[in-house]
Amino acid sequence: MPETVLKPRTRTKPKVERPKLHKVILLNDDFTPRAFVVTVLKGEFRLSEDQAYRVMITAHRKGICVVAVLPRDVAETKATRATDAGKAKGYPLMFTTEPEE
Ligand code: TYC
Repeated sequence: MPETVLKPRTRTKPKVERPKLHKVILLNDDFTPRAFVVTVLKGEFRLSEDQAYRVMITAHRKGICVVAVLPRDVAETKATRATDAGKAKGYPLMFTTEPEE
């Protein structure tokens, strides 16, 4: 009779944790031109014209809008670069980040 081959019944715990994702949030203000917000969203977050317009108008109407959900370092870098793009033009345009629930 052939030898019985048993399948191992132990499981190895995955060793890598998923990096925690962070939301990039766009805040409305009364001064930054709409077209400039759209340009920054397209350039920094690779949104299409349509997506960028929708994000901008949502922030304009509701006060804030989630732009992207990204690994923490990428989210922070992009939020800083996008905020700095406004600052360079003298606009109070503001992007923040927060951990995703
Ligand atoms: N509220 C600005 C205006 O009326 C446009 C704007 C939209 C600014 C979204 C910031 O996150 C923003 N010119």
